[in-house]
Amino acid sequence: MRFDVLTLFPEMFDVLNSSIIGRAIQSEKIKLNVVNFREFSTDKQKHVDDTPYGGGAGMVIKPEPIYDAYKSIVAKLDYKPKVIYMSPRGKVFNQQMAIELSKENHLIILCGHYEGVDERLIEEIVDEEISIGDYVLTGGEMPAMILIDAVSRNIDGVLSEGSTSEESFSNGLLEYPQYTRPEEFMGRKVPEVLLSGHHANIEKWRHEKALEITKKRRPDLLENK
Ligand code: 4GS
Repeated sequence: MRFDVLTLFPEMFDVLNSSIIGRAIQSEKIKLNVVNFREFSTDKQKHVDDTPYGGGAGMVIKPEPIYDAYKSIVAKLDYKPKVIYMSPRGKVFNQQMAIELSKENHLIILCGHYEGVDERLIEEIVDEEISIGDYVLTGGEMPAMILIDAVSRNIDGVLSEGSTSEESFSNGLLEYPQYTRPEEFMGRKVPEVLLSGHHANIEKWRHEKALEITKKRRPDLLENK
């Protein structure tokens, strides 16, 4: 799968070269191309923003540099990739959306920073607006990285076999508690059933715990079940 990111802060995406996503890039399970759309500004000082029509505080990102950066990507293609704009007014991101997006072959992700983007650019190129949650950040870069991470781990070969099948949300529940050695830590013992080797009982215990934790912390997840 290929991701192109349109941003004014391409260096922020260097963190994706670590750990699991870094390995997925190395092994070419995913391709990440980060484009600084400032390079597509045609004015001498490379400005990409201007004051808002109608007045008010802050600046608005001009449509043309983003459009030209977008065109530089899609001009070489014989298909149209899905374009996502990270924004608090988008649909709130969840695991279901991450799984659906992992079936795409190419995504272009637009990040705003400080300020908004001219609405006409959004109308012209954006297919979907996505929010990572109901809070305001300084830029769309971290939301884009969260989306790339959550989508990528559902792509075949990015994680080891089976590791997404039992985790939080895969069955609509939060994760059951996990334990490793030692058998006793600060007077707290590992639950007996986990040492029993009885796989059916272990599975039953884990399911009960997952249900109990979900009921207590996120009853909203159980509503449509
Ligand atoms: C989000 C969010 C966000 C909004 C970007 C103010 C800078 C900022 N983007 N999910 N302008 N929450 N964006 O807060 O996606």
